Amino acid sequence: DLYPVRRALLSVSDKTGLVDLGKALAARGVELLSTGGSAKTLRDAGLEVKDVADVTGFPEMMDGRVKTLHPKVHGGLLALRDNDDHIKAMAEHDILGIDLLIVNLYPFETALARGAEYDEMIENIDIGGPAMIRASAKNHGFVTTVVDVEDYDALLAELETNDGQTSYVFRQKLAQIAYARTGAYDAAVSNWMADAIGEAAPRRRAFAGTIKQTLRYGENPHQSAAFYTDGSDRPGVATATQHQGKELSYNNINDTDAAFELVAEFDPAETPAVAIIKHANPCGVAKGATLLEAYKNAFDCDRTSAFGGIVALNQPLDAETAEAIVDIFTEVVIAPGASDEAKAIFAKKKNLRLLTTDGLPNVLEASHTVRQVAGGLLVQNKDAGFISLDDLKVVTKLAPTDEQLKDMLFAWKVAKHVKSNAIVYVKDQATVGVGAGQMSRLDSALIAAAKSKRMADAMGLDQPLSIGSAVASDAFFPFADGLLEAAAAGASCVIQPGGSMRDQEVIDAAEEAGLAMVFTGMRHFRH
Ligand code: 93A
Repeated sequence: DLYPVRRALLSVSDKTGLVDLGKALAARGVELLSTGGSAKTLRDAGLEVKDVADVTGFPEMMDGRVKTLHPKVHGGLLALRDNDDHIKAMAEHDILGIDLLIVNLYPFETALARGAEYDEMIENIDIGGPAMIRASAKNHGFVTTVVDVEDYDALLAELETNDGQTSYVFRQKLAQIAYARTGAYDAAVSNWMADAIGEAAPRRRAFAGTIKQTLRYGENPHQSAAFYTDGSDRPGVATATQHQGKELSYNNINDTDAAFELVAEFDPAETPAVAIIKHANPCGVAKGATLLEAYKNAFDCDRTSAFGGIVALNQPLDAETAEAIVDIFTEVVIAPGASDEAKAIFAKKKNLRLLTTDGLPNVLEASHTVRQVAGGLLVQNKDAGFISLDDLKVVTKLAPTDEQLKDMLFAWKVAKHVKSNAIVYVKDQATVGVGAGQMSRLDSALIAAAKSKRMADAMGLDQPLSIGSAVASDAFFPFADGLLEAAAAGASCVIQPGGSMRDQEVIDAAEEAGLAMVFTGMRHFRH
């Protein structure tokens, strides 16, 4: 299954390592064919190169749109070397076999990241490159395909080991990588177009990413993992700049995403806001007159859990907030920017990771989420559900005050980002108890209240912070019990979707407990 490499076609946008590779191949007696810019680079380095235009008999034309799209090229890549008909066709049409293809594509993803205009993006869609890669990879029984500069060394090592030949296993492995590349490339093109025309339907989207980083391990050390980007330039953990600290882990990335998406719910033009996340759930979220105040209030919700947490800010990190954050062990901080003083303060904590972005994620933007199940992918529109004051329906005789309405809406926004069943107590624009991920709503209410009480004890307060709070439930109360628990914890008003068969029973219970209650008509399950 060894096959000799006698002729190679090199056509690369990224010229890194090209000359060294060309030299090494030439030294093995490999004939080099190449396209315009690549040929020039090789020739300038003193190598003997044949132009593809001389092979095809056609010049490169139409601004390079047509250079390798020709039977002399594709026949040379696709011909089965052990098939008499194919061999006959090669002889008849003067087609020479190409045994090695070195291609890297027009830098579409780089142009995307740069925010290039539509026309420039169009010109960055490579046609001839993917066509050759797909042809050559299909014919991996004979042809070797290299699409990544990082694989040049492995190729040369393979040729060295096998005396100028490559093994079937090696070619097969590279073919698989080649299709991953063309698949991801077309997915990036399609997703860019989908964004350009506002196509949000999940079934119209392509799913493939470009590898950003190989991770040390996955959720646990015995799981291997990698981080892929989908090519979008949205502000978020995938496009953030890391200024310091260890490499992000799988769990860090997941938690940082949860933190940043949550804090982005709060308009930075209105007030500073801070979210502290553990295990993808918030252990404290607050607004404040300053970032520092917001951080302190978020921290006070659950000081115990905040240890080793992920902190997200909706405004650039300033020095005084940085000082407060370094007081306790924190894994990651993400913010839309950071002052030089803040960076200097963080620099003393070597392991603390600081990520900055150009802005906040747009929580209302139509996009999608993907989750894998055995044998398939579950795709849905991202939860961009948004409730404003006008959407609320007061269902109790007691109407909420303006202050209560503000806290209820705050609690509702947080509840959207808490794993179901979610119960969130909020007082004065800060969470004071979060119950997450329980299989019963009643348990979530109990846990949130218990945490609130524990924090009050730890802080030496004479009553739990949940007294007089607003409580949000991400889905309706199926029974009155969860609501009664919230009342027992001291909540004074409730925001929930409504829509239960037993709504009346729940409304009656609220009336009896002296609570004001509003329905949103929308739920925020998050599983
Ligand atoms: O515009 S293309 O899609 N038309 C082609 O026929 C073609 N053949 C190779 N682009 C084409 N290529 C791409 O040109 C390669 O994928 C590579 O990225 C680039 C190398 O061009 P040069 O050698 O002129 O720098």
